[in-house]
Amino acid sequence: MTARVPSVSKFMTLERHILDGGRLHPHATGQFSGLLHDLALAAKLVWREVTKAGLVNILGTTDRMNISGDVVKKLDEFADQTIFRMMDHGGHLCVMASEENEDLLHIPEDYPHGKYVLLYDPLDGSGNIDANVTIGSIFSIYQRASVSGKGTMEDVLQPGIRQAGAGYVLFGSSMMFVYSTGHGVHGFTLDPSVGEFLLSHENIRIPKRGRIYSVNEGNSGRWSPAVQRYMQHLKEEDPADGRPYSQRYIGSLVADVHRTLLYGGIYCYPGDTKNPDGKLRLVYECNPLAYLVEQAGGAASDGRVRILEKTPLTLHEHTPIFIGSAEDVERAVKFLR
Ligand code: FBP
Repeated sequence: MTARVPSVSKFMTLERHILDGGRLHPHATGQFSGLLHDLALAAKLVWREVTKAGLVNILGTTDRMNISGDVVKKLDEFADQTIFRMMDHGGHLCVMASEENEDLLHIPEDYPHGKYVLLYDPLDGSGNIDANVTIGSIFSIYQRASVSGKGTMEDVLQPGIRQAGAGYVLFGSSMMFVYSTGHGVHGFTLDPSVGEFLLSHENIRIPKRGRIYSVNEGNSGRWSPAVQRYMQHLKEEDPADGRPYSQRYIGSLVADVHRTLLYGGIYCYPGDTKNPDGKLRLVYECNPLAYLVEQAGGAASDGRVRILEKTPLTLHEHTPIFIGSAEDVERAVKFLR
């Protein structure tokens, strides 16, 4: 299956696209554009280390474990600190939170507080880092809910529907920056020769229905009968209904969702007897990707409710997720209800 991959239609840099986006909001203060600009620069700094991985001592693990019990990889830690240090002094943010840190990440006292909140997964797909498989970073942006000064839990535990923007960075055969601020989903590819992100995927629209499903089948023995019935349904012979589907699973959420956005189909990380709420984090992974996929015309559910309508109760809570083409998610939910 080949996606409709537009070539660089016009030399639109990410910088210019962000500024044009800002002009859509007459009362904009420039904080949002500044925030996105700094995020793009942080991504380039992480990319520089990712491309050197294997040559310098950045592969392998630290002796630290994150709150989800994952051993923190060196590149994870580097990405986490680079994004924090890049974002803490621009005056755009009142607070941050990262998948790699148990608590809120406050803006250092000597820097100004802004009106935005940043949540990020510094390096998604960390299990694939040492195998040189595509990994990425995921980010989610909100306007603050609290009034002023230091940000609070109230600012970070907002339902995904309130996001002001979201995106991901893909560290693959090329580096991409894919984001939305509520005006469609746009993808930019880094041209290393000029160090600029150039618009390569304008206004991405996910196909209404796909022919690919993406799930870790290794967990199938722990799935509920309803999930097993749904996955079996996708594998049954019914050419008139476009089945059986093909199976693809990279094991890096950001890469599996990027493919799903371009080719259509569905990515699933169901709950199971070992992890009733699945493995993926609501605020760092599922909310931003659900925002993007919905902006591209798709859907995202936990099997019962729309991901974006869930109100997070804790920073690191997990949720089952079924995300992708609208008709595919609708069918999955029908099987699960
Ligand atoms: P992190 O790498 O950010 O911890 O994310 C979790 C993740 O690696 C996803 O990228 C991926 O989709 C999933 O876990 C793979 O899990 P599993 O190995 O259980 O299929």
